[in-house]
Amino acid sequence: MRFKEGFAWGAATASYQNEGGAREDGKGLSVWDVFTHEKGRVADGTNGDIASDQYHRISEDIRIMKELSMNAYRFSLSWPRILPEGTGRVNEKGLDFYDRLVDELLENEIVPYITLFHWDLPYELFCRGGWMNPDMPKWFGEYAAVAVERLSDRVDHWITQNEPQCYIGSGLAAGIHAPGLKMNRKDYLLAAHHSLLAHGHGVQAVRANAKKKPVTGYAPAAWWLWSPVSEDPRDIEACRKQTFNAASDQTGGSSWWMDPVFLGEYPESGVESAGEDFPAIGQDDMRIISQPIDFLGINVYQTYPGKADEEGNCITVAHRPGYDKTAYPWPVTPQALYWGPKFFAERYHTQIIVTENGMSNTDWVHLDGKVHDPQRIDFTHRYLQQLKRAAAEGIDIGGYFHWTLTDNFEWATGFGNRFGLVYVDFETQKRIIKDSGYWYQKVIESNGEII
Ligand code: GCO
Repeated sequence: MRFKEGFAWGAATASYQNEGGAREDGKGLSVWDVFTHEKGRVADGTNGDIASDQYHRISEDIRIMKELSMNAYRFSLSWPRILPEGTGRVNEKGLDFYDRLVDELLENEIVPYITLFHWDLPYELFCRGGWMNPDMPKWFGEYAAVAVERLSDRVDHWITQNEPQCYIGSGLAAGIHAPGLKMNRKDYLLAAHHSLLAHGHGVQAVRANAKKKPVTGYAPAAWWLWSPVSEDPRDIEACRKQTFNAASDQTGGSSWWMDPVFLGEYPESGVESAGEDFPAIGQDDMRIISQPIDFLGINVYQTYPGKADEEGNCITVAHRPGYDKTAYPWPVTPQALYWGPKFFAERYHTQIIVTENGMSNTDWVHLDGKVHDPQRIDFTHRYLQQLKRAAAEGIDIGGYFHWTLTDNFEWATGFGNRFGLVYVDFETQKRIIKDSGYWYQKVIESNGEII
């Protein structure tokens, strides 16, 4: 069995993690440009000023994608590279960079999938209140309009946001991501609501300015996911319920971020537990947030194993001693790529695209000058087998983007986590395609048949 004709096979990256050029050609600062220069914020004391330098290496990276037979590439735009102050003045050189990137992708028959926002909020907007400011949705819509106006004669796939659970939850509640704040729940739930509204304004801006019929999506994290330890219907139902239970952690949860977009309302369990911290909802808010989009992008790395107790409630099952884990270390749980698509597709009745999946590995250059990464090959093989099971059951899976193309800047852990299909020597920026890259090429060429 193969995946469907036209299946998107590619890799995903993010502007702050890959581009570098942090202060080049008129780019404004993002909250990550500031945060990573604050002592103690990044584990290895590094930053994304250069990252994997894609700003200067578009042709080289696209040559690699072409060699690996990728037919799609998911990347994000740096908002402050386009609008240095976040609103108003447009930086033409910033748009020129994305023009070149898109043109070269298309010349190589690689379809661009653009993420409008992957966490690098313009610092100027942060100084104006950031996600707490009720004008953020409007500002996001204006930014989206500038990007779509310039690129949509060639780009038709638009993803509004990547993982609000991170830029709100980790950035404004836990304080471990930029801008490094620890707000109280009332404040960060208001910020979260503005973020959802911004998604809606972004979809409106794409629709209003697209020069080609747009395909719109949204890519929240899918880590709030329980997978049954057996195929017993009671275990399955308990895990499904827990996956959509927002009672214990609104901003980390799946349903808090997906129900408003696909069902037009916040999950009851979350609203109840939020109590007085639940934000005031404007009359038109849920209509704006829940405009129809074409796919749900899910970033899936792992899942919690679960089973039903006597009352049918989900209990999380501990991983076995010495369980398989990546270098992050995250548990290796391939079943996430079956149960995640299954549960999300059944609840939201929309196409699923795996917008991220991959693993951190202790990759290095071997004596033969190559980078042998059998763990990543086996990891990806297992996860794709599970995805294939979901597709075989009729779940509409539109594509798979491996996280990530080249080793890059992994947020608060710096360069310590190598996720790439391509190794990067960060002192020389030399690229070496890892064994997993060549393996992935064969998977793509068979459209998944060899999985
Ligand atoms: C995320 C982000 C990526 C990460 C990747 C590895 O999912 O957290 O979208 O930017 O780098 O997932 O953590």
